[in-house]
Amino acid sequence: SQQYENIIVERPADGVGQITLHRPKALNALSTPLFKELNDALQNLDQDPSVRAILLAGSERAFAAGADIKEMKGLTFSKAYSTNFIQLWSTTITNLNKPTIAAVSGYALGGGCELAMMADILYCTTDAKFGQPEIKLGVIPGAGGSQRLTRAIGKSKSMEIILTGKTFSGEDAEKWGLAARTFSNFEELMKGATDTAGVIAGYPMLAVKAAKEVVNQSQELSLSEGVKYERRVFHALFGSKDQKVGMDAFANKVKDVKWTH
Ligand code: CO8
Repeated sequence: SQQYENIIVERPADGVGQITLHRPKALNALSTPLFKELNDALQNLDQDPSVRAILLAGSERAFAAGADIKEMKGLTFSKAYSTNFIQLWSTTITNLNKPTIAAVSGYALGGGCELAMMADILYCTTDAKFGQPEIKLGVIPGAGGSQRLTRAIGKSKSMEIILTGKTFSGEDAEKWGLAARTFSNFEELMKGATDTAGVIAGYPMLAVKAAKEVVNQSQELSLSEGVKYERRVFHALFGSKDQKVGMDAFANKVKDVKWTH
């Protein structure tokens, strides 16, 4: 982690890798150098066999205040189109094998909100400030915000948020189903997120990977295709060692299951 300038990588608990966005002077604005480091660290954690869940956090004041506006302001259409600007940013995080939890405190605006929504589970403080304020800059969300927010909270609320650029609270995010849980302050948030990541990291890796995969498929497939997909993956887990370990442990009333992972 020492080679990074914009992020910090830590191991807060057994099996848990944590990446903290750390560009405090710019409220963690998502610059190209930051994203390169983030993608590199995500890939390393995803490939590290000792990591089984990934936590993505910011500071108490800001998860991330968006794409770096100062970097983006001179961008032209031809440059954006020819480099497929932003596409690369979301490819890594949405294709990880291991579950990701975003822990949001303070601002999660624009690309920051989009990044948080790319995680598998979103936790936040009650007073976190989410929003897609791109309209105020003469653009629109560009990293999936209009799609992921709408799938999470529905069309009317999403339209209102994206067309007005106004923020919504962590409390709203939970009420609307965007966030899984809220916490009263930053410390509680980080504790709760680490605990959940630790619980997930304690389960058999193949089952965790399969569970993440089938839930994600629900966002892409029709119900009948999704149910069939789930059943096939369910069948496949009977080829794993940990299915035998887990079910034998239950049948023999073993409390402390030793997973093979
Ligand atoms: N980009 C660059 N610098 C930023 C950004 C940003 N998004 N946000 C804050 N900063 C910088 C400020 O310029 C300031 O720097 P300096 O001290 O050098 O002037 C420093 O961070 C502190 O910010 P403020 O002084 O503004 O702090 P305040 O507490 O007064 O205000 C706000 C905090 C309300 C968060 C305010 O900074 C703000 O409105 N920021 C911009 C929010 C925004 O519009 N975000 C959306 C950006 S567009 C976008 O994200 C497009 C998405 C495309 C996809 C991205 C893929 C992941």
